[in-house]
Amino acid sequence: MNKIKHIFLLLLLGVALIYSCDDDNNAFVNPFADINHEALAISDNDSIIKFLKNNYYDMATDSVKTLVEGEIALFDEQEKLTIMDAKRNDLDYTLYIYHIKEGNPIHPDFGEAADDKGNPAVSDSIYAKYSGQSILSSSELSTVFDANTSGAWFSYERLAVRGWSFGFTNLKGGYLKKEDNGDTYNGPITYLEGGKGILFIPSGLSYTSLNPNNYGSSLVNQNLMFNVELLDFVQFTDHDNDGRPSSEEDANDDGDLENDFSDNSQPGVPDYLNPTI
Ligand SMILES: [Ca+2]
Ligand SMILES: [Ca+2]
Ligand SMILES: [Ca+2]
Repeated sequence: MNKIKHIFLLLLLGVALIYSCDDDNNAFVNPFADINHEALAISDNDSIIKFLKNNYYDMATDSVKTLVEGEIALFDEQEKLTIMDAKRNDLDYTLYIYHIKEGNPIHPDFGEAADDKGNPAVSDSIYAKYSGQSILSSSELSTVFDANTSGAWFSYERLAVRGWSFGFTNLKGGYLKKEDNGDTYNGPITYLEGGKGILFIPSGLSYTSLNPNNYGSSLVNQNLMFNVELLDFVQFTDHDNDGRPSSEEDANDDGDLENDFSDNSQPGVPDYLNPTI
């Protein structure tokens, strides 16, 4: 009898364990599983267009404000607005770049034409200042969630917001400050006249829930706006030092370097991080 009781208790314990395991499993279910990312890309684009039509760039305060009489909506400043298509996770996205200042990489006194490296490629490492906000509605931005006002380096493979890679290709860098006699500036590294713009980035090119790393982010699936200034970049960035710039390691030529796997012996390593290919 005791033995039967014991078995019964064991069975009970087993049932309890199964239930608790099930609870644990439920806790790890992807909360974004039901999202149709193709539809989200379309509604994000609609939201961004509405925002661009309802706001303008205020030069005096270097900020975006709700449209008022006498000002021109961002969307209607066609000569300053670049509309750019970008592919990511095999989905089509559109981002918008409002140009404030192109950037001047040539020092006015000591520079030469060769100092102008043009625009960075999608995969080039960039040195930039930025401040980021979420686009909450056509008339509302969040407070600044992140900013860097002195400049920081960013490498393609570590960028959390993929829209940056595309957006920065529209800007030029600035030039290094020098002493009056042309010597290296005797102070902190200082760039002047960097290219300035505002990037409007759909959620699929920022903290998308297609990437499990973003599940816990407070910015998951939000459209973002970044005020940016490009100070410098590494032309022909070659992440794996194989002599081919990363921008040329895009085998299927779709602007996304993370979906090209030409080396069958290392199927998980994209070409731009694989020095043997
Ligand atoms: Ca390479
Ligand atoms: Ca590719
Ligand atoms: Ca390679």
